[in-house]
Amino acid sequence: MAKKNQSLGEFIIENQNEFKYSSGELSRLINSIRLAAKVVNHEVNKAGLVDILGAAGDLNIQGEDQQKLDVYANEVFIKTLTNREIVCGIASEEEDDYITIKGRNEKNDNKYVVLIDPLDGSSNIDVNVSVGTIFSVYRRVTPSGTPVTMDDFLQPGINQVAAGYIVYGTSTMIVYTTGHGVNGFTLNPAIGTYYLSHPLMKFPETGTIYSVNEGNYIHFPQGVKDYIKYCQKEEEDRPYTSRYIGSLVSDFHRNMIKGGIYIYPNTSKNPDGKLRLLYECNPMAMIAEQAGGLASNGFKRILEIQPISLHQRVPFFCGSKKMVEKAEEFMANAK
Ligand code: P6P
Repeated sequence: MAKKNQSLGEFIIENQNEFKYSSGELSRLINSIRLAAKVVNHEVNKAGLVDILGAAGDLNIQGEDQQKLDVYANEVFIKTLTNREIVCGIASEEEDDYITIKGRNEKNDNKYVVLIDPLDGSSNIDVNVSVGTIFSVYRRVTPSGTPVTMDDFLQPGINQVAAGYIVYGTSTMIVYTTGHGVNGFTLNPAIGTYYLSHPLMKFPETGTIYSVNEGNYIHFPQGVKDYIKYCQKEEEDRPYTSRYIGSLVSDFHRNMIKGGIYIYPNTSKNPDGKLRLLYECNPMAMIAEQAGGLASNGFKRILEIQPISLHQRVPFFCGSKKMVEKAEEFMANAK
């Protein structure tokens, strides 16, 4: 049961029997993410002071400039997860292929795979806008003791056993679910402890905020154009407010608290959309549904999409239930 101001450590211990597999492993997994988040938070918060800004000179698999903090965050999460003896494989936005992790006994008998976007929205760092880490956890599907295969990573989102994000904003928060609701923990930087500040978070059933990059309007599918015009019409509780800061975790977090919808549709430039299914859309979709919201590709539930490749992209409509349903209505009518 969630008690306000409980520390994250106490919360994990008290609720670990809810994790339908092995209690101790969930604790170690979430604790490793908690530790990595503290380390990354420290660097993100001082990015303006230390020459850690700017591109690392490389391009990631997405062909995007890799910010030095992307590289740093990726290394911190991989190292921390590797040391905890519970993960047998990791996939990351910053890694071309997945990484196999052997236990200290040199065997592949750890049970979980983790997929991460180590620093989403990192292009915002130079301009001091919130960024985030997104993580998704599955049990492996291949036999214990054998090396992980791509099958362990290409699982539909409904198989996730845990999902969450860290938002490095005006305060640093961990928001996660293991399938029993969504809880938010805020870091007290003075003592380095996270406290339960947002127990059992819920998307309002509807809202008046829509988050989309309207600069791409001319490239949007007709259904998205029609929905945007619906949001802007002087009628009922509309026009809605447009809020989009170019950081999925931050836009999602605000919309979950206030009510709203985030849309990154396919465009003529990005025919499958921009966001990645495995380590952005699936974890955010699990959180959204656990909080009473919805997550769709405009036509079907994100969590039911069968992945076909590690870095595949999907269109993403996510947020308050009634708003996503209305957007899907416009998409269906425009077909
Ligand atoms: P655009 C950040 O790169 C990201 O993946 C999301 O966090 C964000 O919502 C989106 O892309 C911003 O993309 O094309 O609007 O700049």
